[in-house]
Amino acid sequence: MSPSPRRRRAVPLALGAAAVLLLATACADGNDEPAATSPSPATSASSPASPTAETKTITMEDFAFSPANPEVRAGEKITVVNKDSAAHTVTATEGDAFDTGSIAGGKSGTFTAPSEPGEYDFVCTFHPNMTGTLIVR
Ligand SMILES: [Cu+2]
Repeated sequence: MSPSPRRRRAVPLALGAAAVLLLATACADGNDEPAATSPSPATSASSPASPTAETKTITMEDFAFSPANPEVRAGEKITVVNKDSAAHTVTATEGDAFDTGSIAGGKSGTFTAPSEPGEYDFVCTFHPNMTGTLIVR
């Protein structure tokens, strides 16, 4: 029955948070003020030398993935080429490990392999018969 002091404090705190949010929003909307320039030293643009830097490519053709069990390295960027006229995706079946989203016919897309080694089943969300397994080393 005794009013808890915590409850009493919660209200002003919430109001304060709301005010901060409003202020932040207002600032973000009218951003005429010069942004704090952070002179980041130009890091060397060239990518770090990777020994075997061949880009993995998965091809979608005739409603199938090729290869269906691509072997990639953890965190590797994978190019996906759709040679069909229908749109396809490369979507991890469990969780959201990776997903190219819809790749229109004749187009290509990319996704990044998971950083955790293992085997990841994937599927085309439009064509459940299109399946494969990404093997991450
Ligand atoms: Cu498909």
